[in-house]
Amino acid sequence: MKEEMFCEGVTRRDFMKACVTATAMMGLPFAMHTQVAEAVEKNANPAVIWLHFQECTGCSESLLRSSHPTIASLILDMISLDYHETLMVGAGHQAEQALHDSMKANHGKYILVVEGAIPTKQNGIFCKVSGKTALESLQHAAEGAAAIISIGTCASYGGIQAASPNPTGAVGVRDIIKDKPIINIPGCPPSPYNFLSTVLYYLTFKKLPELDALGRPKFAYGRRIHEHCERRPHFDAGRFAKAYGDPTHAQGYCLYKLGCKGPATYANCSVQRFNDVGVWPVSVGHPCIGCTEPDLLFKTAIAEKVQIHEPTPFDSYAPVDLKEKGKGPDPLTTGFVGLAAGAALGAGAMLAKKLPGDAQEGGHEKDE
Ligand code: FSX
Ligand code: SF4
Ligand code: F3S
Repeated sequence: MKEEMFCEGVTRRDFMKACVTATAMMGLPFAMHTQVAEAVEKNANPAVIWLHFQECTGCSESLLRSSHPTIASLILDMISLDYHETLMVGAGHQAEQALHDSMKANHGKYILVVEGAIPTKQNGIFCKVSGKTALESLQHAAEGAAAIISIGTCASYGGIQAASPNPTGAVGVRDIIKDKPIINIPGCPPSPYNFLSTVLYYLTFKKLPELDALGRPKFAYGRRIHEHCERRPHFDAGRFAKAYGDPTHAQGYCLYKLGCKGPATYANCSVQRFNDVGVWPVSVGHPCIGCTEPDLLFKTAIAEKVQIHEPTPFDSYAPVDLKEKGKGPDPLTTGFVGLAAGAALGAGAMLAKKLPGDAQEGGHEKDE
């Protein structure tokens, strides 16, 4: 391992820990973490050009200002960050020169990271850096890139800039560049681990990981957060928080009725979590707003409920939405199905599991 990797407070132990975490996230066998570490050793310092367009810089901020500096240090030590408007010391012509030099010296080999959406209306005049529109800068930098990483939902799908009525015609990188491998790491902002794992995968295997239809690495965005949410037992049991600050909310009940988009959101937040202290939006009481999903973020209201497409496991509780919708069983009527199935199977014990005081404290009998 190169000694210079272990300056700035990153120990070998930190490095190996990150490799183990990233290897697990990529769905690779545990033993492969040594191969990942070796790949970093051999292939470290690929040139990276990082462009900022329409965004809040939260993607860079979340990477750099995390409570623990290891991930940012690791990423910055693993790559040669030749151009990044927020981080670089140089400015003006000096910065432009660095960009030009790196693009020339590493033509065909550098990784282009794009943060932010690209405005397209009126020839893209709404975002200009150094006299060039975002559209021009992207097209120019993409030409010599080996691969492009769109970091954040803005660069992936347009994000908040593309919210209706999308006055600047903001779009994501994939809407403009069609002839380069592009990987989307959505999230507003995304998990730094998803970015780190993608870079490690690329360094290890010299190719992009398998992507889903929306261009996201399947290892990080292959499952819905609802599948691993700690509030899921409450969802299955029909116990829903009814209002912020309400006892049902304080008791950690499921946030579906407050608009949680977890059942329709593909991401690993409920597993990987954030800030090295194990928190994520739902764990601290806020519904998931679907920030990795182009059709949810800024397209649906926070309180709006998503459609549940799959029935939950059988459960002995009554359906929560049956009366509300005034119609027959829908996917949330699993309590109804479960009750029948439970009775048929003689599963009376399940009924006895009902927590004392549920009806008073927001169990769904009270919900109806
Ligand atoms: Fe977008 Fe990144 Fe949201 Fe902000 O810059 S994904 S607005 S958190 O940070 O691009
Ligand atoms: Fe968790 Fe949201 Fe699913 Fe409820 S709806 S179980 S809070 S992800
Ligand atoms: Fe985003 Fe939902 Fe995760 S809002 S951060 S995908 S919990």
